[in-house]
Amino acid sequence: MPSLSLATLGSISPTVQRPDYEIAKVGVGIVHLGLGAFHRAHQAMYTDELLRTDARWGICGVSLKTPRATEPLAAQDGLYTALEKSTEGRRARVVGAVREALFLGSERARVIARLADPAVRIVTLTVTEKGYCHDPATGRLNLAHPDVVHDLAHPEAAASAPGLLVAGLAARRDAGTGALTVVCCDNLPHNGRVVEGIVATFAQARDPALADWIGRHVAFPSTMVDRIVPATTAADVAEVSELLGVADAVPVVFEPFRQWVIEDRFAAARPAWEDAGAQFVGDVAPFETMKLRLLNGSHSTLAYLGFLAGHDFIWQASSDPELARLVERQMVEEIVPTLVCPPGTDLTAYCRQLMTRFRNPALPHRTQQIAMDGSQKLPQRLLDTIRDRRASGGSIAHLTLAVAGWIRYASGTDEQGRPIAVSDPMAPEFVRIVTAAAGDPARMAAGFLDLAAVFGADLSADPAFRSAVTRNVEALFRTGVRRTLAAHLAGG
Ligand code: CS2
Repeated sequence: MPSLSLATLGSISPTVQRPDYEIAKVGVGIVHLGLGAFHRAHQAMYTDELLRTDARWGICGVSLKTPRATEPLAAQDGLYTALEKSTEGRRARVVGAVREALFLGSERARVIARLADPAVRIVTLTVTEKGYCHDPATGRLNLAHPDVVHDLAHPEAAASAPGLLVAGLAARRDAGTGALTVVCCDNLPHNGRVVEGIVATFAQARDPALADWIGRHVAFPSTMVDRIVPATTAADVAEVSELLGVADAVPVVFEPFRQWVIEDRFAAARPAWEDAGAQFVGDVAPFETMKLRLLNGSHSTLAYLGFLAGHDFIWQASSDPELARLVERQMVEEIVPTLVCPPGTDLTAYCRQLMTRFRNPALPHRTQQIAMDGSQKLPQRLLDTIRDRRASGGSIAHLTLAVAGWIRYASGTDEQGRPIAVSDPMAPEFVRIVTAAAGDPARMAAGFLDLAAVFGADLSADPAFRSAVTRNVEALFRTGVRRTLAAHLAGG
């Protein structure tokens, strides 16, 4: 089967939508760092919908760690298929917005040249929570992080997202090409402010004059991004290739729902993403807090407890009556009361819609995928909510069971005694804690709760929080997830 490319685009199945603009006329106006499935199913699609009326905003996609996505994308002239799937059916479209796909490891000079290019006015990022090399509890750059240490010592070989961003901004200052907007699209609270602080700290450590230039020429709006996009599987590749009639090695598969709320704070020109349905607002905070706590918080709860209960996929975990009851009660009783309702939103309807989205059986989303990097995700997904509940005197019963689920999962062994592949930058510390606990669940809980980088000095020292989590960890180890859930829901 021939491969998808500009040369074969004309021969794909007529049932698949194609770019409605002249691809050859599209210029590069955006650099994106972190060319994973989420970017290609979200920001790249919003951008793709604008190129017919404004061809300035093609994307140069950059991968920092591996050429896994960039090599096949470059071979396909940047083209890939976006396949939307739900119980209503499926809809495929070829996206042409990614005009260049570069791997930092082998194409550094081209990446830096793009970051300094006067036509480029936007840098978007999806490098995941851990990609910012920050302290998850405080949001500040971790200057002791090995990648930061490396990049400060070797700025010409910067490999981390903050290091690369600062190297690109230095090149931009030197080239005199002017203002730029950095749009963080990762699930961090106040993501614009956090990335602004991380970049400022890094630049300050490298060259205070550069930090000053960045302060005057670069804007960091906050954003809330949402679309459920599981990792692409071999089955997806086969399905899409059959649908197209040509082979696509890097399709993306996702749900129909999407949302993008962006703080209207740009330093230079920007695409009219609002024409594709994005919302520009003065304050993103209520939207992002709602999404991080309700969607991502529930996702993580379902991932840890669902995995322990034997569910491979989120649609199974969220259809499990006890788990569904727990996350529904957690949303209504403990999360919603901490939220400021975003304008134009009905929180009850939002929660109901989340359950429907989680249960989309056409989208096998692995509990283990969401369980990854819990140390980086827990603070904004569950712990900030707990902080607010403690401050207002509200109950934290459901939230602390979810935190205990994370600890039980991160202990590295499932209920049948099989090893769990725990993927987390702090995994070596987890092993140390589990070994020191020598099989005592309370000691294990204490070891995890002492991780100030995750829990912050405040929660780490909060006796009510510690004892609620510890009780749940003990129950999970002693009686298993099923009985713990049943007892919990029965009020025991
Ligand atoms: C998920 C998110 O992988 C995860 O941790 O919770 O990727 C989630 O699917 C997206 O944030 C939805 O917008």
